[in-house]
Amino acid sequence: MAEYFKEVKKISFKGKESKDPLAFHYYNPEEKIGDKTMEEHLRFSVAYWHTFAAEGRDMFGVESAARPWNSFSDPLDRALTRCDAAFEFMSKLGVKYFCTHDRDLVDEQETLRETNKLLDKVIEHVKEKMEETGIKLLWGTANLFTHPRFMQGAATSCDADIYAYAAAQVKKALEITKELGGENYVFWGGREGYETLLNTNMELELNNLANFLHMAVDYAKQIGFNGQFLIEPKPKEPTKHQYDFDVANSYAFLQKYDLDKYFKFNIEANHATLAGHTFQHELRYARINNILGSLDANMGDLLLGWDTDQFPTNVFENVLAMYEILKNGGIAPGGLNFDSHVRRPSYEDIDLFYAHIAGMDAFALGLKLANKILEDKVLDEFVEKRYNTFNSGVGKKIVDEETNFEELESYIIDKKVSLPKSGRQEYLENLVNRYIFG
Ligand code: XLS
Ligand code: CA
Ligand code: CA
Repeated sequence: MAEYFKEVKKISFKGKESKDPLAFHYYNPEEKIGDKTMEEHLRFSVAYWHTFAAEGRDMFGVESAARPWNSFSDPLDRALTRCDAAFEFMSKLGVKYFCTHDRDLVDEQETLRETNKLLDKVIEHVKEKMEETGIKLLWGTANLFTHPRFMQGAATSCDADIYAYAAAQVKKALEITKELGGENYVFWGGREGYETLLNTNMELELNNLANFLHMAVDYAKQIGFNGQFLIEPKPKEPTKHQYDFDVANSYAFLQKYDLDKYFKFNIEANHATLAGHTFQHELRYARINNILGSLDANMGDLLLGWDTDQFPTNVFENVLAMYEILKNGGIAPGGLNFDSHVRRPSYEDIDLFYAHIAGMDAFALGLKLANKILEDKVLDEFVEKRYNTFNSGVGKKIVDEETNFEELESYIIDKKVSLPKSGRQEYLENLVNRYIFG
């Protein structure tokens, strides 16, 4: 069997003094942080599409990175070599999970039946590799956005045949995810949205989408797939307006259609910023509603208005993300999937290692610092004090729902009201920075 990354041995932890770029400086899988090891906390996953299928194509240019494992013209050969390269890469990197779309594993064939047949062959090979390496499937999903048939949506298409095709594709993707022991299944609404309301029956599309998700829930039950179902919101791109805009909006949709008990959320940093939120905002909103399921760990570029899916190297942001995860009591059965790709000029295969190491180290440091901040209770204590007028007197009555407008009016009407306490934002930002500075 070919070896694709000959110059790379197993990436090991060498500590922050090491100058070796093919080593971890902060990610030490066995190191205990609180009651879990780093590996257990972080549950890193590699994205099959970005790292093994994509080859650096963008809107203006063709593929810039010809991956040797994708070079066979026969679709089965290509799928198998891609799989071999993927498991070699993940083993050497020491990542225990991957995520995949159905169409990352094999390219689409003439008919759905032929594609499914090819998938069955490749799945056998994937299963063998999983057993051999101990690498597991964090989540599976269906690609309902690349083929032109999905140009106007899949479960929100204007065409019933397209809807049926999408349903059949998700049916198969659920079967595969079950077969591979996937721990979650993700619905990212690829083109579930619209370009213009002039041609759109929004009500029908949303009803159809809800029915689609109900059918998926029913089918999962039928085949005994017990993995967690996740919605991945994104406000725009590829469509002008996507229905699953952000966590709050998608949660309202799930509640309206009685779907909320079946779904949690897969939250992507770059999608949060496209929605005008921080990553932490989306994680917080999900956490306090008990719907935080998994993370797509990446970052965007605030100077660009689109989804750049960069490796998450911003430690400040990672500290805040890990703070939410720790407060959530962990992320399992979800994980941290690097839905990130190397920049187009980073076209050599070795760049895939540098990129993942960068993201893993930056998140490992984020974990360590967030844990320290929590242990020291510095933010908790500040927030606790900020709201302390709700601990007694009229504040307590408000919280306990034991008051009303008339009582509040008579309480305040003659009182000289002072300003609320300072928000101290800069003080707090410096406090977090001081943990980073060490
Ligand atoms: C695209 C999405 C996609 C999902 C999986 O922006 O992030 O990659 O994570 O379909
Ligand atoms: Ca994603
Ligand atoms: Ca993305």
